Amino acid sequence: MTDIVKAGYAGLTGLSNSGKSALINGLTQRKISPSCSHEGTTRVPVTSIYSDRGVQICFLDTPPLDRFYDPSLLRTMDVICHAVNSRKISEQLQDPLFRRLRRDLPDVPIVIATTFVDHLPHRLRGALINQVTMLDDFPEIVPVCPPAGDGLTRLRDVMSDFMPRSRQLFPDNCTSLHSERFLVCEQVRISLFNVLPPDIASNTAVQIEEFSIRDEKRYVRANLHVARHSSKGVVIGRKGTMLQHIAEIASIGASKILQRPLYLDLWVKVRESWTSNPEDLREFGYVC
Ligand SMILES: Nc1nc2c(ncn2[C@@H]2O[C@H](COP(=O)(O)OP(=O)(O)OP(=O)(O)O)[C@@H](O)[C@H]2O)c(=O)[nH]1
Ligand SMILES: [Mg+2]
Repeated sequence: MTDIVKAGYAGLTGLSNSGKSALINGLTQRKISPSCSHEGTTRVPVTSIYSDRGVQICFLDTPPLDRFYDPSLLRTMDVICHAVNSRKISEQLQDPLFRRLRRDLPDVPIVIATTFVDHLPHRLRGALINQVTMLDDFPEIVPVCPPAGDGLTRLRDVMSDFMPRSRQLFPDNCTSLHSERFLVCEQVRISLFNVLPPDIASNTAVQIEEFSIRDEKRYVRANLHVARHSSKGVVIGRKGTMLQHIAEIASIGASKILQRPLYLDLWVKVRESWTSNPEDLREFGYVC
């Protein structure tokens, strides 16, 4: 891309399970952030850059407001897209944390994405925008269903309108602000959510121990820390088949990101109750 005319940053916020990660993956057409029906899947902010047709947007997926509230993270955004479950409009828009966020960020425009529109009967979908408008004043309201791709082009266009005129912010091949090491970690987490029961996936931390080159392949050795002894056997599976399956899925995603072959060496460890231990959370780099 040569002639960027609009470029900037867009934050995705919302309460647990409102569809933020499904949104960043859909908006940037890249599976970069784990998305799952279990609450609190996103443990760290994740960036994914969209570049096309004179627009460059660095999207920021965030942990749910009800688990990690940090407006400072969002102060530099050009726009925020707040995801609200279409079946919980009043409850989520009137949530004290969302009200607080609006007060803390008076200068950042907030557009509303009403997610899960597919869960509403067709005859009620038209009333969604009215329902939001009656509760508060937002510059734009866009009904979406990220897993099906519905409404995403419109939402991206709406967010592009808030991007300042700017020169190109990121090189053409830059897809995220994170290190490759971090992105591989998140690919392993995505694969955990693909194959394990959600509660076990959610309580498994991924920590990379070695990130090197061996025989011209990226070699990654990572520990999967489960929070309970009883989960270890589930993650390994019969004769190691589950662990192998996790490694295969993660390798496909990770080698696309790294654009080179990858050998993923996974080990399962028990770190009893790490999810409630602040020191463990810090060690793994998780904010919640
Ligand atoms: N049917 C349907 N499912 C959706 C929609 N949006 C998200 N989902 C699903 O809902 C679940 C939760 O979505 P996530 O994207 O993980 O939600 P989140 O807000 O990032 O969740 P946390 O990170 O835990 O706060 C996932 O299984 C998604 O595939 C939607 O519009 N329709
Ligand atoms: Mg998420």
